[in-house]
Amino acid sequence: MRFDVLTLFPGMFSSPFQESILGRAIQKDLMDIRIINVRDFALDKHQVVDDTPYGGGQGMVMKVEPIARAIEWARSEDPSAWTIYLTPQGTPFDQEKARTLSSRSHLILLCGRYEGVDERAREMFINEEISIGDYVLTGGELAAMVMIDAVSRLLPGVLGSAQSAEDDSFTNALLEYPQYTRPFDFEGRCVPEILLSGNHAAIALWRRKEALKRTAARRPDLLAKARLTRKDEELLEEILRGGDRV
Ligand code: 4FV
Repeated sequence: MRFDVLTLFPGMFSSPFQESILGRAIQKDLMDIRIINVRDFALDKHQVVDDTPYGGGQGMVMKVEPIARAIEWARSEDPSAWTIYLTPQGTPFDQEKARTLSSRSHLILLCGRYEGVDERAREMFINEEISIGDYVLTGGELAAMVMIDAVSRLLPGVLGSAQSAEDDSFTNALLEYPQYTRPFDFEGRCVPEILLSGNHAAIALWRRKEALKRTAARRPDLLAKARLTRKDEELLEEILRGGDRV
C-alpha cells in the first residue's frame, strides 16, 4: 500500500515511521510513504502557498494551485489513488473506516494548515474528508499520522503473527479486557487467579465478561451497536445484577 502525504512541514514525518512496527513494515516493503512538500509545487519565485481569505477575516488560507499540482503529480502514475483531506469538518475516523481504507492500494492525504485550504481544492481534488476528532489541531499532519498508523497495522504482514488485529478494541465493537503480565503481585495487587488457571475456556469467558463490563460502563453507545451472543446477554444481566467494579 502507498501513502502519499501532502504537507507544508515534511520534517514532521521524519521520525514517526522509522520506529517499531511501521518502520519494519516499510523496510519489508509492505507499505511505502512518500512525503510531498506542497511548497515544491508553488511555481512563483517566493513559492507562496497561502494568502488572505476573500471576504476578510483572520488567518490565511492555503492556495489551490500548489495543492492541485501536488495532487496531480502524486496520482500521475495511478489515477485510481484515493484522495483524503484531514479536517474537523470530515466524517469521524474509526476502526471501521480504518478497515475500509486498508483495502485500498494508494491513499493521498492532504494536510491542511492555517484556516484550511481553498474550497475549490476540496471540490476538485478530494474524494473524502475525514476528522480524527472534534478538536482543532494546528495542522492536519498529526491526523495523517494517526490515520497511517491505524490503517497500516491492518495490512497483511504488518502486525507480527503473535499480534492480531482480530481482538482489537472496536474490532468486535467492544472495548478490550484488562491485560496483566509479571509480576503476579504488585504492591499487594495480584493478577486475577483465573488467568493462571490454564483453563482457556474459563479465561476466554472471564475476558468476554470484562470486555462487556468495561464497555457497558464506559461506552454504552458501542454496546448498543455490538453484535452480542445469547451468552453475552446472560453475562450482561449478571454484570448489571452484580454491580461488579469496572
Ligand atoms: C483536524 C482534525 C484538524 C484544522 C485547522 C488543521 C486543523 C488546521 N484534521 N481531524 N481534528 N485540522 O484539527 O483532522 O488547518
